[in-house]
Formats: sequence, C-alpha cells, structure tokens
Amino acid sequence: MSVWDCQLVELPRIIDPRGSLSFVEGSRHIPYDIRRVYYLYDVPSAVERGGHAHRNLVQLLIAVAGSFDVVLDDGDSEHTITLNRPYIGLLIPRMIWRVINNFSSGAVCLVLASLPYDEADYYRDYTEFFTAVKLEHEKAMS
Ligand code: T46
Repeated sequence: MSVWDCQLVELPRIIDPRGSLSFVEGSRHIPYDIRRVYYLYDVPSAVERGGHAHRNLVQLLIAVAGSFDVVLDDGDSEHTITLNRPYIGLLIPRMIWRVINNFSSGAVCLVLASLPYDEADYYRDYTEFFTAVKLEHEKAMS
C-alpha cells in the first residue's frame, strides 16, 4: 500500500433550508461493510492521536466538525491531508501509518471501520511496521 492509495471520498450532500445532511452506506460509498463506528472529540489542540498502522483494518475518517490533519506514511513516503468538511472522508487502506494532529477547537473525527476492535491488528511500533512493509514489498517483487 502507498500513501497515494489513500483516497478522499466525496459523500452525498442533501442541502435544504433546514440544514445539510450527508450519509455513508457501506459497500456503496466505501468499499467495505461498516463493522464499527467510533469518534474522537474533546481533543486538545497540542495532542497527537494515532501513531500506528493496521494489519488488516480499512477506515474512513470524516471531520464531522472542525478540522484536523492526517499524516500518512507508507514506510517510504509521507503525505499530509487536512480534513475540514463533513462531506469529505479520507479512506485509509491497511498498512498505512497515521498520525492525527492539529485538531481545531470542537473538532470531531468520525471513523467508520471495516472490522471490530482488535488490538492484535495494530502496529504501534514504527520499526516493526517498517520491517513488515519492507517484507511485503520484497514478497510482492519476487
Ligand atoms: C485510528 C485513529 C483514527 C477501544 O476499546 N475500541 C476502539 O474501537 C478503539 C478505536 C479504541 N479502543 C481503546 C484502545 C485504547 O485503550 O481506546 C483506547 C485509545 O485507543 P487508541 O490509542 O488506539 O486511539 P487513537 O485515537 O490513537 O487511534 C484511534 C484508532 O485506534 C485508530 O485505529 O486510526 O483512532
């Protein structure tokens, strides 16, 4: 996986005088069924979340309120994306290291995950992640 496989997904928007509504349907707007929903909120602006990668999990991150940056790293390249629209999601495939920082006041990061929570799915050590990525690349090349 490369940071360039991370995609911005524009979600439907129903705009009317009462306000706006967006929605996400699993296997329609995103390429998986949604197995878990969680959200980050009340995050102090100086704090970083994430700092890990997933062996199998795929996720869509949405700034449903406020803004934050997502720093993506595939072990080779790094790319930062700012999320600041409630109708734009960032699809992060497996094996991408992510750090989420620069949270604005009142920011809420909604996450639609492809799998239930499983601590065994995490790489929380960068060196371990980096070694695994290099191994996968070597296998793919042979
Ligand atoms: C990610 C970013 C965006 C659970 O018990 N269930 C859950 O579904 C989650 C996500 C976490 N937890 C527990 C595990 C830890 O004891 O909540 C605690 C904090 O989790 P973590 O340090 O992983 O939180 P973040 O904000 O650093 O990372 C989370 C997700 O884990 C991660 O997949 O991409 O949000």
